[in-house]
Amino acid sequence: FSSDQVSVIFVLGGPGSGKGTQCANLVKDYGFVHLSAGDLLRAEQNNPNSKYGELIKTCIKEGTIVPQEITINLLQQAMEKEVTKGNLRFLIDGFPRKMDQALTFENQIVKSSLVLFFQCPESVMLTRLLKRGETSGRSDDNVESIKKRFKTFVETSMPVVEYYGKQNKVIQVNCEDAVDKVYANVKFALKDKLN
Ligand code: UP5
Ligand code: MG
Repeated sequence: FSSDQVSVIFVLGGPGSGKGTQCANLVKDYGFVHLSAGDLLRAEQNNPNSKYGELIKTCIKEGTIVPQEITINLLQQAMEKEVTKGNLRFLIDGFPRKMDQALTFENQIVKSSLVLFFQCPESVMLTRLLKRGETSGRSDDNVESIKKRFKTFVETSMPVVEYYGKQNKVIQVNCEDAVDKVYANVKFALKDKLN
């Protein structure tokens, strides 16, 4: 895609920081297309025709990163489908979470315009995820997997945020507060960029 045509905002933040929740708000008000890499991987995991089902399942449970080719392919397909329909503004949630993904995506698919980064203490994220785990059915919403997800986030995903920080592309939003308050902060942070 050409970045004149297609715009991409990466939405990053720790597990349970509220990426999905706030993306849903932005979709409602601003008509972005929201693509969650995690959701695409979970759908692929449940696709009986996929040869990656087992691999994805293991990575998600262990909180490790699925090989980039798989995730980028799923994102590209989903984007192509939307672009055909004339939808050109994307929020890509939970991706890139490893440096190789960031570099490949921007070289091969399209450059991101900015990064929305949700800052949240682990204790808050842990409480949210355990609560969600009571009903979510997600295989990684349990203490053991959550701890692994936190570790991967700090060691593997934060370097991506720092990389974009050096390019002055990161807009950081604190998301400890209630959903509505966080959303107000998101809108404020993005105010010159939304229309
Ligand atoms: N909640 C949200 N905001 C709240 C607020 N302000 N106050 C109180 N509660 C709030 O929110 C989580 C929970 O908190 C919900 O119950 C919500 O109601 C509540 P959500 O909006 O879902 O947060 P989010 O940041 O989206 O959390 P999620 O669990 O989806 O984050 P992860 O980054 O861990 O999960 P993701 O689906 O992106 O990835 C899962 C796995 O897929 C990864 O661990 C990895 O194994 C794999 N993956 C890859 O390998 N590669 C990728 O590129 C992407 C994923
Ligand atoms: Mg999510």
